[in-house]
Amino acid sequence: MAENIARKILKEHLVAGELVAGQEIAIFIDQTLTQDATGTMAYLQFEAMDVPRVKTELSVSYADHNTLQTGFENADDHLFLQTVAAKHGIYFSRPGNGICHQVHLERFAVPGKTLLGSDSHTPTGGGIGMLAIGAGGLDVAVAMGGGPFYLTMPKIVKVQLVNELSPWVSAKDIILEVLRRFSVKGGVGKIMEYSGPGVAGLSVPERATITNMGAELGATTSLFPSDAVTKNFLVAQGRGEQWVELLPSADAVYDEEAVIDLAALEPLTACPHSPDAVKTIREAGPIAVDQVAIGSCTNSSYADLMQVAAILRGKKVHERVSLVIAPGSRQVLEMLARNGALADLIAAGARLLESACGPCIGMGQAPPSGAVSVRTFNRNFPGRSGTADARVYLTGPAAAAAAALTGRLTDPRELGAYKKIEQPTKFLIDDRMIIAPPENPGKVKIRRGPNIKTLPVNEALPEELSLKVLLKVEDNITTDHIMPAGAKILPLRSNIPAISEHVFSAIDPGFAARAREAGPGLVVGGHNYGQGSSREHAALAPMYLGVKAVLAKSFARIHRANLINFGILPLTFANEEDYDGIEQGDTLLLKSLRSQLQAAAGDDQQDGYGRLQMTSSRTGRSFPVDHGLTPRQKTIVLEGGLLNYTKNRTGPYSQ
Ligand code: MIC
Ligand code: SF4
Repeated sequence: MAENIARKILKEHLVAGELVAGQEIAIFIDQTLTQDATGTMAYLQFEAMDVPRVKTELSVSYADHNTLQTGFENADDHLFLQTVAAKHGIYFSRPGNGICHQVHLERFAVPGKTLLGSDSHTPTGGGIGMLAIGAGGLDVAVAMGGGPFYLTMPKIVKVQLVNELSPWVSAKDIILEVLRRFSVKGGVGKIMEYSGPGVAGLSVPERATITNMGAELGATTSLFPSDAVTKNFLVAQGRGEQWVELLPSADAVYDEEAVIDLAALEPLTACPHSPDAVKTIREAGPIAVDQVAIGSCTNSSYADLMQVAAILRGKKVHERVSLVIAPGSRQVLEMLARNGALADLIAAGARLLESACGPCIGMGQAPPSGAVSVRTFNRNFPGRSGTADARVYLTGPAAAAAAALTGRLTDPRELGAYKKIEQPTKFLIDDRMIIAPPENPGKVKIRRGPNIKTLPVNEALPEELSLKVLLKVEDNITTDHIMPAGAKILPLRSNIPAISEHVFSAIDPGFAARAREAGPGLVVGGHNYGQGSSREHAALAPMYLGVKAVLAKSFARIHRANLINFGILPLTFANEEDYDGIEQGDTLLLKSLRSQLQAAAGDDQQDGYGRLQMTSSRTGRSFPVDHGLTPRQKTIVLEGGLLNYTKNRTGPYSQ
């Protein structure tokens, strides 16, 4: 069959199922990555599996999110991550070495391989032709132990790029255009595969900007071919021997197609508070700007920052604007330092941050009250910047630099003559901030600070559930709503009892107390519930508070998988109108739950809906809800989650 690239890689890695869209498949994973905000849980889970050394080709643990050390917690967690990595055969990228996705692209990503990462932006690796998927930490832990990764076979969408970008229009504008067309839920259940004549004009970091932000579409992943451009990038990174060519067959078949005329694009911005609220910068208008933040895994490559430096050279940041820059990696930062561009940034008035996620996840640099912040990042969800009423606009690096100079949202075409920044033919290579695991880890002692608490585990599902409706929310609720991040809450990521106090705190400060009091609880949601990050804390912490089910119109992929992994039932309305008949405080009954799930286990769907009846004690009305669980997922939920499921099997990974 004439295959597209996604299917070629999936086929090579398939261990169970058939490549039919909508069916559950399992693939083996070549590489894993974790970061420090999800990694502590992932390694606690890995330890619980009792596998002495990772079974992947390569596993890397990055410390890049929790880098503000306002107390002992983050520093303690980093020591745990460093020692647990050494013990189990995992590479450790030290704090300050850069953002996981940027460093992975530079130093480890390989075309044609699979990568599973405990971060939703893992698809950044798709820029190099790698099938890179974001998942919860527990799924990554299982993959480190050699277990397969289960997913629903996505539809493959061909995104055909034609013509070339005009001056001052960037890769960020391509993905913003895709978001404008598809929306934040338009990619759910899909892989976005880019092809066409426009691909050749995009460097690997530009391609990675596009695949990175495919996460905001809700896509399973996004992917570019591996071609001569990919080869040059790998050669420049001193890894030319890892290049393989990966192109779609001439008449490859796709499930859907979209065409983007690059020449027709102009500089775009995602307006508050959603990455798909996209307008041209001209349409958005010359809004006064208080802060500009440049960095993140989306837009902080060498060429991105060289362009910013070239725009700022010899000029000063507008007096209203605070400009902060966090280079994506130490490689980028050191190259800028050695070629003088860093001096241009400093002289222009930029406030330099270390190479880390920083303001993207609210780790410092919260803007002032009511501020407008222009950011080269990928998410502008409400409150994520650390300031509840700030308004965040997402743009490419040139537009951000232009706003820093003019103090207002500015189309970079106003900057005049455009000079393209060429990719270096040789990057500065120094991997000494990445610690390789010892061959013989016998002497390694794992350091566990007092912040690291034991992992809570769920119980098997009871026969009957009487669930209090703890909260009813709208469409597109993000994991930032469910389990906020930021400098105050992120340090609690390895302490579930403490972090659970903050569940839904930004929209409902009373949630945690109410949930604890209520006993078994349920959250009601709209469409795309749980969009955004891979943080399993958005399932684990509600589980700790007694949440047994979430009933929504639809779910985001990673969050749904995390709910199942922690034994929480992900239910959808069979009839969406039933959403209107539920009120906060209602009690909803699920009778003969185990029997119903067990009766169906094994014999029904791969992709069916598995129907249950729910009854409201207030109205007495019964209505149908769907669990959509595959036989394997049903067993996981029945047993109280993937850790129990894994422990209950004879070998750690026998199915
Ligand atoms: C994010 O961008 O929201 C994060 C922080 O990188 C998350 C992971 C996390 O919450 O730790 C993600 O995108 O998965
Ligand atoms: Fe870090 Fe932001 Fe990228 Fe998440 S989106 S990995 S917080 S830089």
